[in-house]
Amino acid sequence: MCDQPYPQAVIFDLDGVITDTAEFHFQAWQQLAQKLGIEIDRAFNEQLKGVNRADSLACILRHGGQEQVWPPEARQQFMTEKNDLYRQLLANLTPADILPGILPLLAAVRAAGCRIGLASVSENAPQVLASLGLSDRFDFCADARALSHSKPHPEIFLTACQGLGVDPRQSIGIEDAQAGITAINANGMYSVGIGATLTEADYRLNHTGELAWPDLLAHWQAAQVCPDTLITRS
Ligand code: B16
Ligand code: MG
Repeated sequence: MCDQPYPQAVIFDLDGVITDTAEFHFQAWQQLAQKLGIEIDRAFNEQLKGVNRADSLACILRHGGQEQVWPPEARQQFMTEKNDLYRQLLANLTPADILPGILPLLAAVRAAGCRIGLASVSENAPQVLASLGLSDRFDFCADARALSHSKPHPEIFLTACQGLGVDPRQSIGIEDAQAGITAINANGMYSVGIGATLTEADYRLNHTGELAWPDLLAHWQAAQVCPDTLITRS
């Protein structure tokens, strides 16, 4: 029997995991879409979670049959309008908006000696973390502006692992978006999904209030292969 290992890092998504800004993104996109005569609802919005601004707009225009209608300058203007609406909604964000279970989890991960990272494709992530009073709780935050690909591409979680100096196969990623689960799994990380409809997460919970470090650690450890015996823990 080998010693129970610990993960090297836990890497968090932001929107929908640390705080419910996913709802603000939806409201801002819905307002813009309405202006263009396109109806979107919360079910449609699931596709936009974890998807960057330009790809989200493309998805909405495709949904409304307007994919070929707007030139790049108009698209840029739409993205600016959406971001202005989103930032207005962000103005009232405070530490009270941190989702249940997140502060105790951050404290427990830190106490366990694991590194803490952020993998958000939002260019507003630094402002959101500052408004929540969490900027100094992360050892490394991937820079959304420096990415070539949005989730479900693995790039952002790999970038976070590299920035933290950890092995993805020894790290946990926590996500509320199906695209994010795909990105985590593609790196060989252990995926934790927050949400009833997510598939293919190694460990899935309905909401962040169910996140508890002892449970998470036990599930992660159970999924590890003991190197000296090559027996999967149960
Ligand atoms: P911004 P995450 C993502 O953040 C959101 O889920 C997605 O809905 C949004 O379009 C994207 O950030 C870009 O955000 O417009 O602020 O740059 O879930 O990766 O934390
Ligand atoms: Mg998210």
